[in-house]
Amino acid sequence: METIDFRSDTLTQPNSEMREAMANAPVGDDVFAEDPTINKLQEVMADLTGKEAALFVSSGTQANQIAINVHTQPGNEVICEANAHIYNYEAGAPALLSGVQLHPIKGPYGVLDPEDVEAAIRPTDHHFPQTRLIALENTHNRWGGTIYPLEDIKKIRKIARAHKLKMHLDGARLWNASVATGISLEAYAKPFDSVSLCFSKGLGAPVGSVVCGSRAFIEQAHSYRKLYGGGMRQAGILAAGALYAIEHNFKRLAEDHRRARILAEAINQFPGFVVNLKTVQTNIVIIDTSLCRKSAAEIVATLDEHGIKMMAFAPTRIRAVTHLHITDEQIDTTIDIMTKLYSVKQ
Ligand code: TLP
Repeated sequence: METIDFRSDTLTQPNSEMREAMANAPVGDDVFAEDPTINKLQEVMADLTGKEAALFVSSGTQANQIAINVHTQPGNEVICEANAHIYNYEAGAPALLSGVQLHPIKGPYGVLDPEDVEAAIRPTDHHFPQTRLIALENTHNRWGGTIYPLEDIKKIRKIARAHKLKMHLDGARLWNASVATGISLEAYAKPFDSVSLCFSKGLGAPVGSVVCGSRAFIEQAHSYRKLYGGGMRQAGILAAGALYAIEHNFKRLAEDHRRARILAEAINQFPGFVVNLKTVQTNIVIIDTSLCRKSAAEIVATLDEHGIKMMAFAPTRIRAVTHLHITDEQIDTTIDIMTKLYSVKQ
């Protein structure tokens, strides 16, 4: 039986050309900044995001946590959206690694109301933690791959500037936002002091992320990468996969978005299955199963028996992500199987 795996866009396997590019990459000791392939990738990324410099790191989590540490002092507060990855899925790292607390604010579709942001900034008073950083996410994973509108980002930038706060963007899937809207990575990154992007999600590289910012920011980021055990020596082998991914797999993300839409619209027809189609803006489909008699975990287990893998994201929420390995035929097969299983009320 064929397996169709929608659990994440992190699951992709490098193809033979990517493996060949990796095998042939010139390498050096990157802790000494002497790996030519990593240096090239960092230049490409600084250029693409319009920042002075970039640093290759092992993961999106490491990129975000390095940025938080550079921008803050222990005891500071970081404003983020309540469903943000840094708040929900980074193992409490901001508290442990940077000694900061997060101040989560609810924002529909992952988009914060500028007034709520302003209200959350702490007054200068010795009782309060000092607000230091605003961290946004684009696209927003837990909200279903939603795109953060640039105009809203600019409004928050204004507030940040007025209060002398730094801005960080978790742009693990900024590639998707850029392809979906036609807005460049650079334009999206401009309002931020730092931005992280992942190569190992929709782009399909096996390992690696990057954090971009000013030269001074990256100098400090370099120290934290070492401190976190992230100095990887001849990691140009990995950077070569990332360079291949940017060249070959960036623009094709539109196909993933198209397939996610088809899947979402079909699933939304099944009784008890609700997909808020407004959230299906890129490659993530969140299925609300609260009207089904079965839990998300039970539905995921049944789908698994039929060769379809999805993720129970919450007791009544399932996530399906389209990516490099999901074909039009697989979307059709998935819809056929789900139609047989779920076109009558559960
Ligand atoms: N997201 C993973 C899981 O952790 C949920 C996934 O399968 O989607 N920022 C965002 C917005 C992310 O979605 C992720 C990974 C990260 C950061 C962390 O990246 P890694 O896994 O490389 O540390």
